Amino acid sequence: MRETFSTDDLQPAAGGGLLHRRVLLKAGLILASAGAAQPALAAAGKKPAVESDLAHPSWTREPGQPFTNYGLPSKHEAAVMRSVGANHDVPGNGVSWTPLESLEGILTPAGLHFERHHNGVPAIDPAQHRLVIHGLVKQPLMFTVESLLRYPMTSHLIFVECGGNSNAGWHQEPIQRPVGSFHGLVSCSEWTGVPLSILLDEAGLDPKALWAVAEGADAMLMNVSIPVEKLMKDCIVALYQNGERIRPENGYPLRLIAPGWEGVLNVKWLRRIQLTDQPVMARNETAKYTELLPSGRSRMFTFVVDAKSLLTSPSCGQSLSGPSVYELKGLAWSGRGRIAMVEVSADGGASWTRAQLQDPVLPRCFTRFRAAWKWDGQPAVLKSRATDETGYVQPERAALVAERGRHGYFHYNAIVSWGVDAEGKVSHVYA
Ligand SMILES: Nc1nc2c(c(=O)[nH]1)N[C@H]1C(S)=C(S)[C@@H](COP(=O)(O)O)O[C@H]1N2
Ligand SMILES: [Mo]
Repeated sequence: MRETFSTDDLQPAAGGGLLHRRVLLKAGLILASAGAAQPALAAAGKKPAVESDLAHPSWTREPGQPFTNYGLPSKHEAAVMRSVGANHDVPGNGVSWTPLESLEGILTPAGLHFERHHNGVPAIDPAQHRLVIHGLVKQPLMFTVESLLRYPMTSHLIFVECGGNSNAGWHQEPIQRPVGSFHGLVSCSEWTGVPLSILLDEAGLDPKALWAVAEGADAMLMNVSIPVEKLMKDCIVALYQNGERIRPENGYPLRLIAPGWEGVLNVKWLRRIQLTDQPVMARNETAKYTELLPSGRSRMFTFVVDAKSLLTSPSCGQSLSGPSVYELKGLAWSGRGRIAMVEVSADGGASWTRAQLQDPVLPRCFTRFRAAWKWDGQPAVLKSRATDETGYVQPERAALVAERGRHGYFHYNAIVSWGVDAEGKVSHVYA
């Protein structure tokens, strides 16, 4: 190993081998990365065997493929895919998970955005689709997709998270699955569309209109109630996702985006917004997404997504390739605004140090964090803990379970713990 950092850099930042992050930024540092594959930078600094390493491979000796009209990922990346958890009897009801462990940065490619459908993806003809605003308004309005495309638009990088994400965290035993198939009902995209306030102003709100019922054009006609205050504040009728028109599975030709609010409010294939004076008490706000607390009372209409973070590398199912310096990396997000701080621990929460937040740090968007860790080959427990700009701190699992009781199914945002054994195998632990 070529040592280019000073002994000062190797001063521990916290227990269990956490180092100051500048260690990772030193050129020439030999760094390992978790995963089944070879360490990413293990070859760095090795002297090339000029004859063999610089020989021209076949693809440098023949012309490459011609142009394509729509690009696809490399065939060598075919293993990076959503894992599907569909209902056997009703295949259109279920979820598919974003493979968080395979992605970098903060944006989710549209083809890997998680999916939650109650009755499949409708085959909507955009020329026939309509959005109607009616109910407690001065003048009901009907929009074609064409007409909406002519309105002024706005773009935001916004995560969408299902209120049922991470619900295996409520299990008595820690589930052993890749982080994406446990926590991957969350994705982050750039959403572009028409601010709903423009359309509601045009319709003219009746002062009694405090709620609205949003309904989708799928075979479930999924509907949900949303306070008008939120619709007027920052909701958009989104038509674009990461620069292109929304994918069918994410709501084509248009969907509601309710920034920072739980997934179900982001009604896909939006066809109707009915202004009302009270919530409609739909299935997805009563039987679902409502939780019975130990006190016997229920939590309802808990719209805002609480802050959460997790390490994507190392993470469950990966293995460390031996004692070395590793980059710890993960994602944090909060429905309340920006992530203010992410701390990491390598000793099960006994001591913590701040991870570096990678720019940009945007409100209600994924934030990527990174930290340096020197693994000495001993069993360790890795954790991350997010704090958002409102001061909300991601809770330990025991605290969350104590607050919500054992009937929990939704809204699990506790600190995630990964155990590393002496062989370097990473598993999910409750610690
Ligand atoms: N019309 C309609 N909208 C819907 C749903 C649905 O089944 N039908 N699922 C909801 C739920 S529960 C979630 S978590 C999000 C998922 O959005 P995505 O599939 O684009 O990730 O969409 C919401 N909007
Ligand atoms: Mo959801």
